[in-house]
Amino acid sequence: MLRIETLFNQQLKQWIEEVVELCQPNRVHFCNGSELEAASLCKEMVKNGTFIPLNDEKRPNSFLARSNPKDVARVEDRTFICSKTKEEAGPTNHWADPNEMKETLTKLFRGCMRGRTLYVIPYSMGPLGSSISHIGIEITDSPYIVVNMRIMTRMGEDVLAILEDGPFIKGLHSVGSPLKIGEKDVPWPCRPEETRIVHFPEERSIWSFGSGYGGNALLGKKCFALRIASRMGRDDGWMAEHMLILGLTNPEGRKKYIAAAFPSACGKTNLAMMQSVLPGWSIETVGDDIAWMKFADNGRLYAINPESGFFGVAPGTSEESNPNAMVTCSRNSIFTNVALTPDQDIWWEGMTKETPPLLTNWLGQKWSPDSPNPAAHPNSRFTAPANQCPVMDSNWEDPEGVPISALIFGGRRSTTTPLVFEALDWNHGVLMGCMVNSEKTAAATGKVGELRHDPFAMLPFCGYNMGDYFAHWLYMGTKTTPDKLPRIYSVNWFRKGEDHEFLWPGFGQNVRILKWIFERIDGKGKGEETPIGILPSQAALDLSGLNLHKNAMASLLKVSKEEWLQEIKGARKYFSLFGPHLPQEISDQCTRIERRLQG
Ligand code: TSX
Ligand code: MN
Repeated sequence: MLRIETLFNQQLKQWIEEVVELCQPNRVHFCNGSELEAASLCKEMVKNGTFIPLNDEKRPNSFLARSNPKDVARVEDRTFICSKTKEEAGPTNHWADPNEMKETLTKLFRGCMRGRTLYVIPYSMGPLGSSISHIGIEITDSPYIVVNMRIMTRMGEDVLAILEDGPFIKGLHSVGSPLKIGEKDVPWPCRPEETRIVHFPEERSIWSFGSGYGGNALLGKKCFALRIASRMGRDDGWMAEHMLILGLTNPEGRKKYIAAAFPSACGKTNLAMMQSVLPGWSIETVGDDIAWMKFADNGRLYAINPESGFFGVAPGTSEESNPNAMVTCSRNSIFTNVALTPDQDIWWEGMTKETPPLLTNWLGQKWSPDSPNPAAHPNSRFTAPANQCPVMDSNWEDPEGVPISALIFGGRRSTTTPLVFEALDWNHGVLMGCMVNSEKTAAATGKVGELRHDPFAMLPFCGYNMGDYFAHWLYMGTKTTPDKLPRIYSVNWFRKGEDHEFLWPGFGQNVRILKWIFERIDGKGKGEETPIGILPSQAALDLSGLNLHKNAMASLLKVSKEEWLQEIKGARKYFSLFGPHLPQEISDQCTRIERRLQG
């Protein structure tokens, strides 16, 4: 095994020494990323009760973990952007003074790994050696995080070889639960009362304390690939976005790549892996959550998926909604907070029409359908390797990335927003991204149906002032010629009719919308200019074999002057939050739409 004395990267060596001194772990383990290493960690976790091995015949090499019930999701109110000034973090982030926060964290981390093993995880976000990729090192005391990071990132020895003496993003993570001598560990150690997820964008480092769950602890994902990387992108002229990436192939075999941003609970993973209902048209997956995008020398925007796995929401995933995700997590997968069947397989709400008998819920208790609570936690997850997805794109690991022809913004809107429309130009498209909002689905915070603004679906993930981020989007549009910029679209699968039923069947039928977008980019698809953008004429959408209700299409494509004046008014009110950081161009774009609506 690699030892600290033999480390080539002096900065890394020094940092590990500092952390060991501070956290006082019993052992240090350098992760090599091998299968053997993962197997041995899984075995240890089974022994400790962290992992329940699943039925090897039904779900080979897969495990169930049950978290502490107080540690089940990202904690936005305990997530901080510690830039030098509060203004740099902006009005949508929690800010704390970096020096004061370091002091607080240093106290929390002192001795926090006693009795535990410190794992050093070298990982690459993006294909090894790609000029768009970046390397991170996560130090953690959670073996659960090690085996999840092994799925979600390219992790191991090869990364150190590539790193040489180069720069890396520091991520320090602890579950914050030291063990006394002889003390027995619990299955899911954590410190919910003291949890803090802290970003230092200027020094490009992350400190995460107290949580072992998902985006709080898998530091390569939301913390690095979105919050820190968005700041790196602004400084260095690229983009880190909360977007899926898919390839769409037409019957002639020509392929175009599309990236799309949606707030949570809009089915991003389902769209990324969607099965087309139109003969000859197919969809391939590049990524389901994050896109890093850069202009290449040819003037076009290229994207990589910095991840190598899916950390997908389990409930609602089924043979009907996402058959490819079901195959992806059929083996070599980790399930967190789902239900367990008597034959040691997993289940969640929406997986099957019939609920299997004798389930054990995510809390480890006997459960029946009469129970008032779901068997799987609503935020339960599968962690599954991307290369197991049957429809991964042949270019998904291309170090150059894939050329992006269209960007899509979406949200969950029962009114106002048409099924699809196209921006008039880049800046208008940027306004569409700024205006992304979505109706709340879970009653956890606020009223169901209440609108939440979520610009570019980046509200919880932008590592700097969101107003400056809008300006960065406008600036990116000046880096190439207009003909080479991706076209920008808005979609809404969730519009409802007067009967409060969804008007659009969604899922695989969405390919009809993607087909129109493909044809528009090709210069063929017919569109009609409206005050809010270009809508497909009904004849331009391929609705063959689709039995929509009478008038459904007209309702789906309706643009109401009154509703849209209200919509712009709401957007302006929201934008006022950004004060002088709101680019003038964004208010000007609002003015233009208002004039067109009134004109
Ligand atoms: O993921 C979804 N997509 C995208 C699919 C590629 N969902 C699920 C959202 C929660 C994660 C959708 N839900 C979509 C959709 O396009 N559309 C809807 C709304 C809807 C739900 C059920 C039906 C229709 C629409 N059922 C029937 O029409 C029978
Ligand atoms: Mn996401």
